[in-house]
Amino acid sequence: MNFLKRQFDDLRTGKLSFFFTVVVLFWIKTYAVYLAEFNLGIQNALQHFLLFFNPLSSAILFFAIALFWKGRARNIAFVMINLLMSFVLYANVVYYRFFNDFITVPVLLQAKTNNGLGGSALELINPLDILYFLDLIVIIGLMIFKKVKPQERLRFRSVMAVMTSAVLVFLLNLGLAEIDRPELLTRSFDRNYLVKYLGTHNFTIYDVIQNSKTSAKRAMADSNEVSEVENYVKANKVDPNPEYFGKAKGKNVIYVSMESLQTFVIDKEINGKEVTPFLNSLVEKEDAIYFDNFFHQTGQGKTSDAEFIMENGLFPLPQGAVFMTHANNTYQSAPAILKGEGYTSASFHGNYKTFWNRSEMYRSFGYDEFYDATYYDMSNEDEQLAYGLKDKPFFEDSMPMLEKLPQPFYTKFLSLSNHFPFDKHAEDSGFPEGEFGDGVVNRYFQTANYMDQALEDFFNNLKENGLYEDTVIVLYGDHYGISENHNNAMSKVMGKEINDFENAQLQRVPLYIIAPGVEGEVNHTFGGQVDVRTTLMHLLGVNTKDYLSFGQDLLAEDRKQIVPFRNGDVMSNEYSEIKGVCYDNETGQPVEEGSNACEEISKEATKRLELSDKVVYEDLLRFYEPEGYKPINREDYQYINPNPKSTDNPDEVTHEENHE
Ligand code: GP9
Ligand code: MN
Repeated sequence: MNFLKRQFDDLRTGKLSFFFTVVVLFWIKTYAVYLAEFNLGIQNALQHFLLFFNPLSSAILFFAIALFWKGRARNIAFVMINLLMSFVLYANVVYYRFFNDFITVPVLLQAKTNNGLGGSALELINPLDILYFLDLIVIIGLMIFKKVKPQERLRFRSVMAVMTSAVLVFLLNLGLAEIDRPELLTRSFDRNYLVKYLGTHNFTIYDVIQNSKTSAKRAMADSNEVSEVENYVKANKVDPNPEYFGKAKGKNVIYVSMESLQTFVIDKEINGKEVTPFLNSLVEKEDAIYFDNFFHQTGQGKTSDAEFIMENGLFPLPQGAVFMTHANNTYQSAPAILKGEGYTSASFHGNYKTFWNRSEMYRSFGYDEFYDATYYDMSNEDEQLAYGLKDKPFFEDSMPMLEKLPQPFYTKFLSLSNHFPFDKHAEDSGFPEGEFGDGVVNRYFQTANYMDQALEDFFNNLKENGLYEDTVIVLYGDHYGISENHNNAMSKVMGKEINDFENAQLQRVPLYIIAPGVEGEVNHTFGGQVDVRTTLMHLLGVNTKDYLSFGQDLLAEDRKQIVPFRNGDVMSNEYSEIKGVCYDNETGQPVEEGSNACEEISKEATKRLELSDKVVYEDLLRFYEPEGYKPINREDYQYINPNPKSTDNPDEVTHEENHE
């Protein structure tokens, strides 16, 4: 308390008045810069207030450093600190003008190498930008014209009190931000969010902390660490099934991420109408190998986690999105592996490239092209969702771009229509809502039906332009869409109570593999997203024995049917361990007490997750080179659309609260 009292004394005696002038000027200036330069997609009054409020904490904190000095020295310190902070802000402005993104530590570290900005930086600077240094000019002016009273030394404790108040202001800021967006810091969806809620300078602090945590783990690792992983992975490889190996050699690949699609909708009828008639027909007509015991393994990174798992055969992280936190690691991803086989790779998505940090992660994966929302016409309101383009226009507009790709290609389409809160598709789908007393669940059938229609159109187009015959198509549900919050309605949908065991069963997502010359069937093996890469590679005739991945070919005969979930639960063909309880899958009941039925699968799952996390946290693949693999250099990849059809404006793609 003495702390504060002294601080107030200092205030009263005017010792801090110039400090406050400096802080307030910088605060207002920063807010003005936000309004003039950044499109942060402000949705409501609270967000706007936070945008206004967020420069304050870092301004107090940094300018308080000057308070350790007195007199002229303090003034010089104010000028230097202002210069530095204004420079950080202005650098972000210039960077944003080109990249529609904010500067991160890795970007700075790469600044020496070509990051695409190069010579064009000068063109991004405008003489009027001098206004962004106006506060600096004003404080220098005040000093020159002797408007600043001589400043006495402050007690050390008073300075600390000022700094503490900065922390309190920050905590208030964070608290308010968490009301609007829970788990802001751990989930970190998009840099836009962090800047919108916390401001550029707090974002920089956050980014520096994140990066030092990451690099500490990375720095401690050495090349010996990789051998533990290598030994485990190699000892657990199973032979590919000769019946399938190389069956689709040289064919194109199309992945479709079916947003939030869970297996329970397959073959489901609402008012006598099939929800997904097209997907159902793929099974009936034996066009596809359909896996009905296939599970998602995603964590907080949702869609991006699914992408990560499917393309690397690694698990995502227990916390946060690996796309956000480990985008600069070395990976040996599917696009890079297939580059060695002569493939061109591309990802298609009707949302902007900063979302889930894709434009950074894709560089590490070696994606040749990223067709994000700027490649699509985003001007039609009726075709827009909170996250981007509806599926029908998305697939339709993608086709000309797909057709232009050199073959063989490896591509991925990220759909969006069936995304929480599953709205805006009543007319488009013409499908009835469910009647389960829960709007989210009721509408889910509508959006799923619309996606099914979009997929059918997409397949028809592929057949018309002749690509279908030459392409392996993999359709997968990325993660659950209906969370545990809706268990009441889900028990009506499923006709049984949804307890922990049943909830784990609901983590099934559909997987279809359609490969020319491969006969369709329903395959009952228990598997997860981590197994898909190996399965696909084997179909393409690519040997995987040297790659460090935690998946096993879903078509292999003697695979172990163990599916670790990212939350630590584990599923197998016989038993499942859910929240520490071991269940017999057949009865859905816990096994007898004292039974060790789940011991082995649980140990095995933990081992896989631990080793995979080690690979990611310690960036171990940089020490490992699979035989015959040609490493890619992420510096060779950059995703800038020379002729954007739409601007990177998250005002259009509203980043409203769209997760539960
Ligand atoms: C956004 C889209 C949706 O680009 O991938 O992401 P999700 O919320 O499902 O992770
Ligand atoms: Mn998703």
